[in-house]
Parts: sequence; C-alpha cells; structure tokens
Amino acid sequence: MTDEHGNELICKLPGRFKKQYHLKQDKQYILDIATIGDRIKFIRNQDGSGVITKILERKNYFSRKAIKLRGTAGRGERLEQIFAANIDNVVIITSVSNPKFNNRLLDRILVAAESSKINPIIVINKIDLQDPEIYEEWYDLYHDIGYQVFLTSVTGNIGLFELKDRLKENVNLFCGQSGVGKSSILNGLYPKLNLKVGEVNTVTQKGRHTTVSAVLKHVDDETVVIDTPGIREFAPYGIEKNDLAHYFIEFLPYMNECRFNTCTHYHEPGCAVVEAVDNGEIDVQRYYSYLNMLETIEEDAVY
Ligand SMILES: Nc1nc2c(ncn2[C@@H]2O[C@H](COP(=O)(O)OP(=O)(O)O)[C@@H](O)[C@H]2O)c(=O)[nH]1
Ligand SMILES: [Mg+2]
Ligand SMILES: [Zn+2]
Repeated sequence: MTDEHGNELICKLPGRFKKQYHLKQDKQYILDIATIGDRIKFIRNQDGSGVITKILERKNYFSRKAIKLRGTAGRGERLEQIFAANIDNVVIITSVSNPKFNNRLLDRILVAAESSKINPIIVINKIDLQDPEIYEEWYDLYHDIGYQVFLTSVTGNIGLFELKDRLKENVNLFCGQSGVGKSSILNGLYPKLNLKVGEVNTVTQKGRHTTVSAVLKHVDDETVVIDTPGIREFAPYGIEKNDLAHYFIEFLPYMNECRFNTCTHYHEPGCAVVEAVDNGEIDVQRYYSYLNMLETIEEDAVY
C-alpha cells in the first residue's frame, strides 16, 4: 500500500480482514473485508512495515456474484465477490474481433456499474481488425444511450491519447474479457507499467475459493489504474427483478408509461418499453440483454 506521502510499504492484513466472500445479510461486511482500493488505517512497525487496523468507509465498490463454487450449489448461498473499492470509472474494454464483440457481457458490466453508481467508460479496441461499418454501429448504439465510448487500436496507435486524457486524475478499474487488450492498452497509455501481454489470464484456485487478483498502480500523482484478470462470466450481485430495468438507463423514460407499475417489461400488456423496442426507439439488442438477465435472476430465485 501507499502512505500519505506516496511511499510504498508492506502492510500485514490481519485474518479478520481477509474473508473473501460474504453474505449481504452480514451487516458488518462493508467494514470487514479489505479489497483493492480501500483506504485504511495502519500502525507502523519499527522495521517500516505496517499492520492494518481499520478499513475506512468506502464511497463505492464494484462487485459481481461469485462464480458458483463446488460444494455450495443448491445451498442457497448468494455470495458477492468484490473487485475493488473507491473507484471513479469502470473502464470496460471490448474488442471488435479476436475475441468478437460481446455485447451481452458489456451490458452485464454496465448494469453492475449503474447499480453501484460508478461511471462506466466503454472502450472498443482492435478496430484495426474490423470494417468501420461493423464497429460504428456498436459505437452509435452506446454513444446514443449517453455512454462515453472510445474506439482504439493499440497496434495502430488510435484513440489512446484521448483515453489517457479522460482517465487522468481518476481511479480507473479496467475490466473485460481475456484477450481484448486490457494489458496492451495499459502499456500503451503508461509504458512504464510494462505489463505482460498475450498471457492467458489464470484465475488462481486456492482451496475451494476462486481468487480474483486485481493489481493497483499509481501511474502518476493523481491517476490510478487497476487491472483485473479476464472476466468470463459476469452477473451483477444483489439486483432484484423489479430493479433491473432501472440500470438499462435508456429504458427509464418509458418505464413510467407502462400500464402496470409492477411491469417487468416482458409479457405484460401495455408495456411502454416493449412498444419502444417495437418502434425502434430502444435497441433490440439491449432489450435481449435485458431479457437474458431477467431470466438469470429468475433462475437464481429458485435455489
Ligand atoms: N490487432 C490488434 N491486436 C491487439 C490490440 N490490442 C491488443 N492486441 C493483441 O491481443 C492479444 C491480447 O492482448 P492483452 O493485452 O494480453 O489482452 P488482455 O487479456 O485483455 O490483457 C495480444 O496478442 C495483443 O498483442 C489491437 O489494438 N489490435
Ligand atoms: Mg492482461
Ligand atoms: Zn413495461
């Protein structure tokens, strides 16, 4: 960790701060588990190292539903896995090709960002590998919703300067599928980082827990980037069926017009969201993502 003067030191983390997964019902959870980006109090040892004594209140944190662990299926445990805390931007890296653009995953991460009130930034990378007509459609879709979208190519050195400018003086959490170019982009923006590229990200298996090990780097006095291992599956944590549509922000203007105020915008008659999809005001791909997520929430509820 880094102290108030910007010096790095190693801090011991007492066991009680180490619990990696927790139940939302556990009222202590915000205070109990240390995560990347936490601000902490510590005692300094004589040898210059420290011991963490307190985790300070977080302004926000970014999490997902933990992937199903062997031995827990069917026991009704709904566990949350925290990636990082005190974040300004979730920078969602996607690629137009190799791997191909995954709008379902993007929409899931957007929902998580919206529900945790963290600003999302979308990066569409590897544009050197694809025809502009293809990626411009995706650009327009997300841009028209109101998201900030950057088109980049690390090989072609396109869009990196603009992205770097946007990340300045913020704490930025990078996430996305493995292979989309997270490490390449970070190296392109901050060559000193010298991250390994083209590595298959391994999620380390420790006992029965699966660890997400994110790395936090101060790239200049005010700018922080956090790199995370590739995400294969992503389900936001703790979202109720009736709240899901609120996080598809372009649905909001229509939702009040639905005939039923309990409308899930699926099968109900008089649904203004469905009507907006039918007449092209809401993009059908986004609506499919919504239905896809609604279905997974319902599956979980069966436990
Ligand atoms: N053509 C092309 N390849 C890229 C670009 N960015 C990254 N790559 C390649 O994609 C592969 C995966 O990159 P990496 O940064 O390790 O992805 P990560 O898993 O998201 O960190 C590497 O072989 C990179 O050289 C790009 O803009 N264009
Ligand atoms: Mg990487
Ligand atoms: Zn509706």
